[in-house]
Amino acid sequence: MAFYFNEPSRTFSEYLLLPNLTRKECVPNKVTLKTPLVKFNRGEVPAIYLNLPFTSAIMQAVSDDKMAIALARCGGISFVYGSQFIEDQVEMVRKVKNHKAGFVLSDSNLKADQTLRDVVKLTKDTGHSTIPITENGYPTGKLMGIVTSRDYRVNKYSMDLKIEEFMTPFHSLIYGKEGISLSEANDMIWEHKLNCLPIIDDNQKLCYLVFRKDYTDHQENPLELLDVHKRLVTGAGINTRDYEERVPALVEAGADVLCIDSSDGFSEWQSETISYIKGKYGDSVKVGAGNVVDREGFHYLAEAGADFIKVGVGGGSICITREQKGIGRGQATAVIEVAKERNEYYEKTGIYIPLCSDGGIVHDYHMVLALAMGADFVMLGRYFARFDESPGRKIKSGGMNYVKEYWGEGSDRARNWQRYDMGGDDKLSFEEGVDSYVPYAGKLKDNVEITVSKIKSTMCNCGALSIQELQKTAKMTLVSATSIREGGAHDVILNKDNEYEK
Ligand code: MZP
Repeated sequence: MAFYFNEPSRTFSEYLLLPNLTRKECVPNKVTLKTPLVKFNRGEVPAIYLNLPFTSAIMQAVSDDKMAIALARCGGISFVYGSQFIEDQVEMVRKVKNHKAGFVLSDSNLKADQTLRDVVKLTKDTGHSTIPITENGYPTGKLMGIVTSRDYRVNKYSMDLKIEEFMTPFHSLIYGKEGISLSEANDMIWEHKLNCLPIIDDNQKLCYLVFRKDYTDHQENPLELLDVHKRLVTGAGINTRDYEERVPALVEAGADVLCIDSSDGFSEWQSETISYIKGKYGDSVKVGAGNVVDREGFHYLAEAGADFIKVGVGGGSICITREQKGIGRGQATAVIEVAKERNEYYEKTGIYIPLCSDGGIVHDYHMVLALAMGADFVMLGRYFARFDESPGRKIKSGGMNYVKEYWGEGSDRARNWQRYDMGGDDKLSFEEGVDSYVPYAGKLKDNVEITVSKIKSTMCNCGALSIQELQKTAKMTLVSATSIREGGAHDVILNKDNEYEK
Protein backbone atom coordinates (compact mmCIF):
# COMPACT_ATOMS: atom_id res chain seq x y z
CA MET A 1 0.00 0.00 0.00
CA ALA A 2 1.15 3.52 -0.74
CA PHE A 3 2.64 5.57 2.07
CA TYR A 4 0.64 8.59 3.24
CA PHE A 5 1.99 11.56 5.16
CA ASN A 6 -0.53 12.52 7.84
CA GLU A 7 -0.06 16.27 7.51
CA PRO A 8 -0.57 18.34 4.35
CA SER A 9 2.59 19.86 2.96
CA ARG A 10 2.79 23.60 3.55
CA THR A 11 4.20 26.72 1.96
CA PHE A 12 6.12 29.61 3.54
CA SER A 13 3.06 31.88 3.59
CA GLU A 14 1.45 29.53 6.10
CA TYR A 15 4.05 30.33 8.77
CA LEU A 16 5.05 33.28 10.89
CA LEU A 17 7.96 33.81 13.26
CA LEU A 18 7.32 34.83 16.84
CA PRO A 19 9.54 37.41 18.51
CA ASN A 20 12.09 36.19 21.02
CA LEU A 21 13.78 38.34 23.63
CA THR A 22 15.69 41.07 21.77
CA ARG A 23 18.86 41.60 23.78
CA LYS A 24 20.34 45.06 23.66
CA GLU A 25 23.20 43.89 21.43
CA CYS A 26 20.67 42.61 18.85
CA VAL A 27 20.90 45.49 16.42
CA PRO A 28 20.99 45.04 12.62
CA ASN A 29 24.60 46.13 12.17
CA LYS A 30 25.74 43.37 14.55
CA VAL A 31 23.87 40.65 12.64
CA THR A 32 25.98 38.49 10.32
CA LEU A 33 24.46 36.54 7.44
CA LYS A 34 27.66 34.59 6.76
CA THR A 35 26.79 30.98 6.01
CA PRO A 36 28.50 27.77 4.86
CA LEU A 37 28.20 26.83 1.19
CA VAL A 38 29.84 23.40 1.31
CA LYS A 39 30.02 20.55 3.79
CA PHE A 40 32.53 20.41 6.61
CA ASN A 41 33.44 18.16 9.51
CA ARG A 42 32.54 19.03 13.08
CA GLY A 43 35.09 21.47 14.48
CA GLU A 44 36.40 22.45 11.04
CA VAL A 45 35.51 25.43 8.85
CA PRO A 46 33.91 25.03 5.42
CA ALA A 47 36.12 25.59 2.38
CA ILE A 48 33.65 28.13 0.98
CA TYR A 49 31.42 30.54 2.86
CA LEU A 50 28.84 32.95 1.50
CA ASN A 51 28.74 36.42 3.02
CA LEU A 52 25.04 36.64 2.16
CA PRO A 53 22.77 33.57 2.02
CA PHE A 54 21.70 34.15 -1.58
CA THR A 55 22.37 32.12 -4.71
CA SER A 56 20.91 32.92 -8.10
CA ALA A 57 19.06 30.15 -9.92
CA ILE A 58 20.76 27.97 -12.52
CA MET A 59 18.64 29.42 -15.30
CA GLN A 60 19.08 31.05 -18.70
CA ALA A 61 16.93 33.96 -17.59
CA VAL A 62 18.88 34.51 -14.38
CA SER A 63 22.52 33.50 -14.07
CA ASP A 64 24.97 34.65 -16.71
CA ASP A 65 28.35 36.31 -16.12
CA LYS A 66 26.83 39.75 -15.45
CA MET A 67 24.58 38.37 -12.74
CA ALA A 68 27.46 36.33 -11.29
CA ILE A 69 29.67 39.42 -11.06
CA ALA A 70 26.95 41.59 -9.51
CA LEU A 71 25.93 38.97 -6.96
CA ALA A 72 29.46 37.97 -5.92
CA ARG A 73 30.22 41.66 -5.44
CA CYS A 74 27.38 41.80 -2.89
CA GLY A 75 28.47 38.62 -1.09
CA GLY A 76 26.32 35.86 -2.66
CA ILE A 77 27.02 33.44 -5.51
CA SER A 78 25.53 32.63 -8.92
CA PHE A 79 25.50 29.29 -10.62
CA VAL A 80 26.07 30.10 -14.28
CA TYR A 81 23.45 28.19 -16.25
CA GLY A 82 24.45 24.93 -17.88
CA SER A 83 21.74 24.72 -20.53
CA GLN A 84 24.12 26.08 -23.17
CA PHE A 85 27.13 24.82 -25.11
CA ILE A 86 30.08 23.96 -22.87
CA GLU A 87 32.29 26.60 -24.56
CA ASP A 88 29.71 29.33 -23.96
CA GLN A 89 29.32 28.45 -20.30
CA VAL A 90 33.10 28.27 -19.89
CA GLU A 91 33.41 31.73 -21.45
CA MET A 92 30.93 33.14 -18.93
CA VAL A 93 32.81 31.56 -16.02
CA ARG A 94 36.09 32.97 -17.39
CA LYS A 95 34.58 36.44 -17.58
CA VAL A 96 33.61 36.29 -13.91
CA LYS A 97 37.01 34.95 -12.84
CA ASN A 98 38.82 37.56 -14.94
CA HIS A 99 36.68 40.38 -13.67
CA LYS A 100 38.80 42.77 -11.68
CA ALA A 101 36.93 45.24 -9.56
CA GLY A 102 37.53 48.66 -11.04
CA PHE A 103 39.15 47.13 -14.17
CA VAL A 104 36.54 47.16 -16.90
CA LEU A 105 36.65 45.31 -20.21
CA SER A 106 35.84 47.89 -22.82
CA ASP A 107 32.50 47.26 -24.53
CA SER A 108 32.46 50.27 -26.91
CA ASN A 109 35.21 50.13 -29.50
CA LEU A 110 35.76 51.40 -33.01
CA LYS A 111 38.54 51.53 -35.64
CA ALA A 112 40.41 54.70 -36.62
CA ASP A 113 39.01 54.63 -40.19
CA GLN A 114 35.41 54.72 -38.99
CA THR A 115 33.56 58.04 -38.78
CA LEU A 116 32.04 60.51 -36.36
CA ARG A 117 28.66 59.06 -37.38
CA ASP A 118 29.76 55.69 -35.93
CA VAL A 119 30.89 57.38 -32.72
CA VAL A 120 27.57 59.19 -32.25
CA LYS A 121 25.60 56.01 -32.92
CA LEU A 122 27.70 53.88 -30.56
CA THR A 123 27.45 56.47 -27.79
CA LYS A 124 23.69 56.53 -28.21
CA ASP A 125 23.41 52.72 -28.22
CA THR A 126 25.62 52.05 -25.20
CA GLY A 127 25.30 55.26 -23.19
CA HIS A 128 29.11 55.27 -22.89
CA SER A 129 31.09 58.30 -23.99
CA THR A 130 34.61 56.84 -23.75
CA ILE A 131 35.47 54.88 -26.88
CA PRO A 132 38.85 53.15 -27.20
CA ILE A 133 40.00 53.05 -30.81
CA THR A 134 41.76 49.78 -31.55
CA GLU A 135 43.49 48.47 -34.67
CA ASN A 136 40.85 45.82 -35.31
CA GLY A 137 37.93 47.41 -33.44
CA TYR A 138 37.98 44.63 -30.81
CA PRO A 139 38.00 45.30 -27.04
CA THR A 140 41.49 43.82 -26.71
CA GLY A 141 42.97 45.03 -30.01
CA LYS A 142 46.09 47.24 -30.31
CA LEU A 143 45.21 50.63 -28.79
CA MET A 144 45.46 53.44 -31.38
CA GLY A 145 43.74 56.24 -29.46
CA ILE A 146 40.66 57.20 -27.47
CA VAL A 147 37.61 59.27 -28.32
CA THR A 148 35.59 61.04 -25.64
CA SER A 149 32.86 63.67 -25.96
CA ARG A 150 35.55 66.32 -25.52
CA ASP A 151 37.17 65.37 -28.85
CA TYR A 152 34.38 66.41 -31.23
CA ARG A 153 31.54 68.89 -31.75
CA VAL A 154 28.55 67.26 -33.39
CA ASN A 155 27.19 70.51 -34.85
CA LYS A 156 30.52 71.72 -36.25
CA TYR A 157 32.11 68.56 -37.61
CA SER A 158 31.06 66.55 -40.65
CA MET A 159 29.51 63.22 -39.74
CA ASP A 160 31.85 61.65 -42.33
CA LEU A 161 34.97 62.86 -40.54
CA LYS A 162 37.31 59.93 -39.89
CA ILE A 163 37.98 59.12 -36.24
CA GLU A 164 41.77 59.32 -36.81
CA GLU A 165 41.30 63.07 -37.51
CA PHE A 166 39.90 63.92 -34.09
CA MET A 167 40.75 61.11 -31.62
CA THR A 168 43.39 61.59 -28.94
CA PRO A 169 46.16 59.45 -30.49
CA PHE A 170 48.06 56.82 -28.57
CA HIS A 171 51.25 58.88 -28.27
CA SER A 172 49.30 61.61 -26.38
CA LEU A 173 47.59 59.18 -23.98
CA ILE A 174 48.49 58.49 -20.37
CA TYR A 175 48.17 54.74 -19.81
CA GLY A 176 48.96 52.08 -17.23
CA LYS A 177 50.71 48.77 -17.85
CA GLU A 178 49.07 45.39 -17.25
CA GLY A 179 49.64 44.21 -13.66
CA ILE A 180 49.15 47.66 -12.16
CA SER A 181 47.07 47.63 -8.94
CA LEU A 182 43.80 49.51 -8.61
CA SER A 183 45.28 51.92 -6.12
CA GLU A 184 48.26 52.66 -8.45
CA ALA A 185 45.84 53.20 -11.34
CA ASN A 186 43.82 55.56 -9.20
CA ASP A 187 46.94 57.50 -8.20
CA MET A 188 47.64 58.06 -11.94
CA ILE A 189 44.04 59.13 -12.55
CA TRP A 190 44.27 61.73 -9.79
CA GLU A 191 47.79 62.90 -10.68
CA HIS A 192 46.95 63.47 -14.35
CA LYS A 193 43.35 64.62 -13.77
CA LEU A 194 41.95 61.86 -16.00
CA ASN A 195 38.46 60.43 -16.17
CA CYS A 196 39.66 57.12 -17.57
CA LEU A 197 42.99 55.28 -17.64
CA PRO A 198 43.52 52.62 -20.33
CA ILE A 199 45.62 49.64 -19.26
CA ILE A 200 47.69 47.99 -21.99
CA ASP A 201 50.01 44.98 -22.27
CA ASP A 202 53.59 44.88 -23.64
CA ASN A 203 52.25 44.77 -27.22
CA GLN A 204 50.14 47.91 -26.77
CA LYS A 205 47.01 45.77 -26.72
CA LEU A 206 44.14 47.12 -24.62
CA CYS A 207 43.45 45.09 -21.47
CA TYR A 208 41.10 47.22 -19.36
CA LEU A 209 39.84 50.69 -18.64
CA VAL A 210 39.89 52.12 -15.12
CA PHE A 211 37.41 54.91 -14.48
CA ARG A 212 37.68 57.67 -11.91
CA LYS A 213 34.17 56.92 -10.66
CA ASP A 214 35.15 53.34 -9.72
CA TYR A 215 37.69 54.61 -7.21
CA THR A 216 35.56 53.79 -4.19
CA ASP A 217 34.43 50.52 -5.74
CA HIS A 218 35.83 48.10 -3.19
CA GLN A 219 34.89 50.21 -0.19
CA GLU A 220 31.31 50.13 -1.45
CA ASN A 221 31.27 46.32 -1.58
CA PRO A 222 32.74 45.15 1.71
CA LEU A 223 31.03 41.73 1.50
CA GLU A 224 32.46 40.91 -1.94
CA LEU A 225 32.99 37.14 -2.27
CA LEU A 226 36.60 36.53 -3.33
CA ASP A 227 38.79 33.44 -3.75
CA VAL A 228 42.35 33.18 -2.40
CA HIS A 229 43.63 35.01 -5.49
CA LYS A 230 41.18 37.87 -4.87
CA ARG A 231 39.05 36.88 -7.86
CA LEU A 232 35.25 36.81 -7.63
CA VAL A 233 33.79 33.46 -6.66
CA THR A 234 31.36 31.79 -9.05
CA GLY A 235 29.45 28.55 -9.36
CA ALA A 236 28.33 26.69 -12.47
CA GLY A 237 25.46 24.33 -13.23
CA ILE A 238 26.08 20.86 -14.66
CA ASN A 239 23.87 17.99 -15.75
CA THR A 240 24.01 14.21 -15.46
CA ARG A 241 24.63 13.64 -19.18
CA ASP A 242 27.73 15.46 -20.46
CA TYR A 243 29.60 15.86 -17.16
CA GLU A 244 32.71 14.05 -18.41
CA GLU A 245 33.31 16.92 -20.86
CA ARG A 246 31.62 19.81 -19.04
CA VAL A 247 33.13 19.38 -15.58
CA PRO A 248 36.82 19.41 -16.64
CA ALA A 249 36.18 22.47 -18.85
CA LEU A 250 34.49 24.36 -16.00
CA VAL A 251 37.16 23.39 -13.49
CA GLU A 252 39.85 24.55 -15.92
CA ALA A 253 37.98 27.86 -16.38
CA GLY A 254 38.11 28.39 -12.60
CA ALA A 255 34.56 27.62 -11.43
CA ASP A 256 34.73 27.48 -7.62
CA VAL A 257 31.80 25.14 -7.09
CA LEU A 258 29.47 23.11 -9.28
CA CYS A 259 25.85 22.14 -8.85
CA ILE A 260 23.91 19.39 -10.57
CA ASP A 261 20.81 21.04 -11.96
CA SER A 262 17.81 18.74 -11.95
CA SER A 263 14.13 18.95 -11.15
CA ASP A 264 14.39 15.59 -9.34
CA GLY A 265 17.72 14.82 -7.73
CA PHE A 266 16.79 11.54 -6.04
CA SER A 267 18.32 9.52 -8.85
CA GLU A 268 21.16 7.14 -9.61
CA TRP A 269 22.34 9.55 -12.32
CA GLN A 270 23.15 12.13 -9.67
CA SER A 271 25.06 9.59 -7.62
CA GLU A 272 27.06 8.56 -10.70
CA THR A 273 27.85 12.18 -11.54
CA ILE A 274 29.12 12.91 -8.02
CA SER A 275 31.18 9.69 -8.02
CA TYR A 276 32.82 10.71 -11.28
CA ILE A 277 33.74 14.15 -9.92
CA LYS A 278 35.00 12.92 -6.55
CA GLY A 279 36.86 10.03 -8.26
CA LYS A 280 38.65 12.40 -10.62
CA TYR A 281 39.28 15.39 -8.36
CA GLY A 282 38.87 14.14 -4.79
CA ASP A 283 37.62 16.86 -2.51
CA SER A 284 39.20 19.69 -4.47
CA VAL A 285 36.11 20.10 -6.66
CA LYS A 286 32.93 20.90 -4.74
CA VAL A 287 29.57 19.80 -6.10
CA GLY A 288 26.06 20.39 -4.85
CA ALA A 289 23.18 18.10 -5.79
CA GLY A 290 19.39 18.03 -5.76
CA ASN A 291 16.59 18.74 -5.73
CA VAL A 292 15.02 16.58 -3.04
CA VAL A 293 12.03 17.05 -0.75
CA ASP A 294 12.28 14.34 1.91
CA ARG A 295 14.58 12.52 4.27
CA GLU A 296 15.33 9.64 1.89
CA GLY A 297 16.31 11.98 -0.93
CA PHE A 298 18.65 13.89 1.37
CA HIS A 299 20.23 10.74 2.78
CA TYR A 300 20.84 9.31 -0.68
CA LEU A 301 22.66 12.40 -1.94
CA ALA A 302 24.55 12.82 1.35
CA GLU A 303 25.87 9.28 1.06
CA ALA A 304 26.68 9.89 -2.60
CA GLY A 305 29.05 12.65 -1.47
CA ALA A 306 27.19 15.90 -2.27
CA ASP A 307 28.80 19.04 -0.82
CA PHE A 308 25.44 20.77 -0.37
CA ILE A 309 21.91 19.67 -1.09
CA LYS A 310 19.11 21.63 -2.73
CA VAL A 311 15.54 21.27 -1.55
CA GLY A 312 12.41 21.96 -3.58
CA VAL A 313 10.28 20.35 -6.26
CA GLY A 314 7.51 22.19 -8.03
CA GLY A 315 7.49 25.41 -5.99
CA GLY A 316 9.29 27.70 -8.48
CA SER A 317 7.29 30.67 -9.71
CA ILE A 318 7.59 29.52 -13.34
CA CYS A 319 7.17 25.82 -12.54
CA ILE A 320 4.19 23.71 -13.62
CA THR A 321 5.69 20.34 -12.65
CA ARG A 322 3.02 19.78 -10.01
CA GLU A 323 0.24 20.44 -12.51
CA GLN A 324 1.85 18.44 -15.29
CA LYS A 325 3.06 15.43 -13.33
CA GLY A 326 1.59 15.59 -9.83
CA ILE A 327 5.07 15.58 -8.27
CA GLY A 328 6.29 17.92 -5.54
CA ARG A 329 5.88 19.07 -1.98
CA GLY A 330 5.04 22.35 -0.24
CA GLN A 331 8.36 24.12 0.11
CA ALA A 332 8.18 24.86 3.85
CA THR A 333 7.39 21.27 4.77
CA ALA A 334 10.16 20.01 2.46
CA VAL A 335 12.76 22.28 4.08
CA ILE A 336 11.63 21.45 7.63
CA GLU A 337 11.76 17.69 7.06
CA VAL A 338 15.03 17.66 5.13
CA ALA A 339 16.63 19.92 7.75
CA LYS A 340 15.66 17.45 10.49
CA GLU A 341 17.36 14.67 8.55
CA ARG A 342 20.44 16.85 7.94
CA ASN A 343 20.72 17.63 11.66
CA GLU A 344 20.44 13.95 12.57
CA TYR A 345 23.01 13.10 9.91
CA TYR A 346 25.34 15.68 11.47
CA GLU A 347 24.82 14.22 14.95
CA LYS A 348 25.61 10.72 13.66
CA THR A 349 28.49 11.41 11.30
CA GLY A 350 29.92 14.79 12.36
CA ILE A 351 29.46 15.97 8.75
CA TYR A 352 27.44 19.16 8.31
CA ILE A 353 25.85 19.40 4.87
CA PRO A 354 24.45 22.86 4.05
CA LEU A 355 20.92 22.98 2.66
CA CYS A 356 19.67 25.31 -0.02
CA SER A 357 15.96 26.15 -0.19
CA ASP A 358 15.33 26.46 -3.93
CA GLY A 359 12.27 28.12 -5.44
CA GLY A 360 8.97 29.53 -4.24
CA ILE A 361 10.34 32.57 -2.39
CA VAL A 362 7.84 35.35 -3.01
CA HIS A 363 8.29 37.83 -0.16
CA ASP A 364 11.56 38.81 1.49
CA TYR A 365 10.28 37.39 4.79
CA HIS A 366 10.04 33.95 3.15
CA MET A 367 13.84 33.99 3.05
CA VAL A 368 14.07 34.39 6.85
CA LEU A 369 11.52 31.62 7.29
CA ALA A 370 13.53 29.30 5.03
CA LEU A 371 16.70 30.06 7.02
CA ALA A 372 14.92 29.63 10.36
CA MET A 373 13.52 26.28 9.16
CA GLY A 374 17.06 25.01 8.57
CA ALA A 375 18.17 26.18 5.12
CA ASP A 376 21.68 27.66 5.12
CA PHE A 377 21.00 29.68 1.99
CA VAL A 378 18.28 30.22 -0.58
CA MET A 379 18.25 29.96 -4.36
CA LEU A 380 16.21 32.60 -6.15
CA GLY A 381 15.05 32.85 -9.75
CA ARG A 382 12.15 35.30 -9.95
CA TYR A 383 13.77 37.63 -7.41
CA PHE A 384 16.97 38.11 -9.47
CA ALA A 385 15.27 37.99 -12.89
CA ARG A 386 13.76 41.42 -12.09
CA PHE A 387 17.09 43.23 -12.00
CA ASP A 388 19.19 45.08 -14.58
CA GLU A 389 21.87 42.39 -14.37
CA SER A 390 19.67 39.46 -15.46
CA PRO A 391 19.94 38.28 -19.09
CA GLY A 392 16.24 38.74 -19.98
CA ARG A 393 15.16 41.71 -22.08
CA LYS A 394 13.62 44.74 -20.38
CA ILE A 395 10.34 45.62 -22.08
CA LYS A 396 7.85 48.44 -21.62
CA SER A 397 4.46 47.08 -20.71
CA GLY A 398 1.60 49.57 -20.82
CA GLY A 399 1.92 52.99 -19.20
CA MET A 400 5.28 53.67 -17.62
CA ASN A 401 5.86 50.15 -16.29
CA TYR A 402 8.76 47.97 -17.36
CA VAL A 403 8.93 44.20 -17.11
CA LYS A 404 11.73 41.71 -17.65
CA GLU A 405 11.49 38.36 -19.36
CA TYR A 406 11.65 35.31 -17.10
CA TRP A 407 11.30 31.81 -18.50
CA GLY A 408 11.58 28.39 -16.83
CA GLU A 409 14.26 25.88 -17.70
CA GLY A 410 11.47 23.41 -18.46
CA SER A 411 9.78 25.78 -20.89
CA ASP A 412 9.87 25.32 -24.61
CA ARG A 413 12.03 28.45 -24.79
CA ALA A 414 14.86 27.05 -22.60
CA ARG A 415 14.52 23.43 -23.74
CA ASN A 416 16.73 22.23 -20.91
CA TRP A 417 15.82 18.59 -21.42
CA GLN A 418 18.78 17.41 -19.30
CA ARG A 419 17.18 19.01 -16.22
CA TYR A 420 14.09 16.85 -16.73
CA ASP A 421 16.00 13.86 -18.00
CA MET A 422 14.40 10.49 -17.47
CA GLY A 423 17.15 8.68 -19.30
CA GLY A 424 15.35 8.81 -22.63
CA ASP A 425 15.71 10.89 -25.78
CA ASP A 426 17.53 14.18 -25.84
CA LYS A 427 14.40 16.27 -26.12
CA LEU A 428 11.76 17.89 -23.94
CA SER A 429 8.59 15.90 -24.59
CA PHE A 430 6.30 18.25 -22.65
CA GLU A 431 6.75 21.54 -20.84
CA GLU A 432 7.26 21.79 -17.08
CA GLY A 433 7.81 25.54 -17.04
CA VAL A 434 6.31 28.71 -18.45
CA ASP A 435 7.63 31.73 -20.35
CA SER A 436 6.67 34.87 -18.42
CA TYR A 437 7.46 38.45 -17.35
CA VAL A 438 8.35 39.85 -13.96
CA PRO A 439 8.15 43.49 -12.87
CA TYR A 440 11.41 45.30 -13.50
CA ALA A 441 13.01 46.37 -10.21
CA GLY A 442 16.28 48.19 -11.03
CA LYS A 443 19.78 47.39 -9.81
CA LEU A 444 20.60 44.19 -7.94
CA LYS A 445 22.67 45.95 -5.29
CA ASP A 446 19.91 48.40 -4.32
CA ASN A 447 17.35 45.62 -3.95
CA VAL A 448 19.64 43.22 -2.12
CA GLU A 449 20.45 45.95 0.42
CA ILE A 450 16.76 46.41 1.22
CA THR A 451 16.18 42.66 1.48
CA VAL A 452 19.18 42.26 3.76
CA SER A 453 18.00 45.03 6.03
CA LYS A 454 14.58 43.38 6.33
CA ILE A 455 16.15 39.99 7.13
CA LYS A 456 18.44 41.50 9.76
CA SER A 457 15.57 43.39 11.30
CA THR A 458 13.48 40.22 11.60
CA MET A 459 16.44 38.38 13.09
CA CYS A 460 16.76 41.10 15.74
CA ASN A 461 13.09 40.59 16.62
CA CYS A 462 13.91 36.91 16.99
CA GLY A 463 16.93 37.72 19.17
CA ALA A 464 19.36 36.08 16.70
CA LEU A 465 22.68 37.55 15.62
CA SER A 466 23.48 34.81 13.11
CA ILE A 467 21.69 32.31 10.89
CA GLN A 468 22.97 29.47 13.06
CA GLU A 469 21.49 31.12 16.17
CA LEU A 470 18.21 31.74 14.34
CA GLN A 471 17.99 28.06 13.40
CA LYS A 472 18.47 27.03 17.03
CA THR A 473 16.15 29.52 18.69
CA ALA A 474 13.41 30.45 16.19
CA LYS A 475 9.79 29.96 17.23
CA MET A 476 7.28 29.55 14.41
CA THR A 477 3.56 29.22 14.18
CA LEU A 478 1.16 28.12 11.50
CA VAL A 479 -1.33 30.79 10.52
CA SER A 480 -5.01 30.38 9.80
CA ALA A 481 -6.51 31.68 6.56
CA THR A 482 -8.31 34.44 8.44
CA SER A 483 -5.21 35.51 10.35
CA ILE A 484 -3.40 35.96 7.01
CA ARG A 485 -5.95 38.69 6.25
CA GLU A 486 -5.14 40.31 9.58
CA GLY A 487 -1.47 40.47 8.50
CA GLY A 488 -2.01 43.05 5.78
CA ALA A 489 -3.53 46.51 6.11
CA HIS A 490 -7.22 45.85 6.75
CA ASP A 491 -10.46 47.58 7.58
CA VAL A 492 -9.08 50.99 6.65
CA ILE A 493 -9.47 53.13 3.54
CA LEU A 494 -5.98 53.52 2.11
CA ASN A 495 -4.85 57.08 1.43
CA LYS A 496 -3.23 56.53 -1.95
CA ASP A 497 -3.10 60.14 -3.14
CA ASN A 498 -2.00 61.89 0.06
CA GLU A 499 -5.45 63.50 0.16
CA TYR A 500 -4.82 65.12 3.52
CA GLU A 501 -2.01 67.25 2.06
CA LYS A 502 -4.27 68.84 -0.52
P1 MZP B 1 11.63 30.99 -8.23
O1 MZP B 1 12.70 31.64 -7.39
O2 MZP B 1 11.41 31.69 -9.52
O3 MZP B 1 10.37 30.76 -7.47
O4 MZP B 1 12.16 29.51 -8.55
C1 MZP B 1 13.39 29.29 -9.17
C2 MZP B 1 13.66 27.81 -9.21
O5 MZP B 1 12.66 27.13 -9.99
C3 MZP B 1 14.96 27.40 -9.86
O6 MZP B 1 16.07 27.54 -9.03
C4 MZP B 1 14.71 25.96 -10.26
O7 MZP B 1 14.95 25.06 -9.20
C5 MZP B 1 13.23 25.94 -10.55
N1 MZP B 1 12.92 25.92 -11.99
C6 MZP B 1 13.59 26.47 -13.03
N2 MZP B 1 12.92 26.24 -14.18
C7 MZP B 1 11.81 25.57 -13.85
C8 MZP B 1 10.79 25.12 -14.76
O8 MZP B 1 10.80 25.46 -15.93
C9 MZP B 1 11.82 25.37 -12.46
N3 MZP B 1 9.85 24.33 -14.28
O9 MZP B 1 10.98 24.77 -11.78
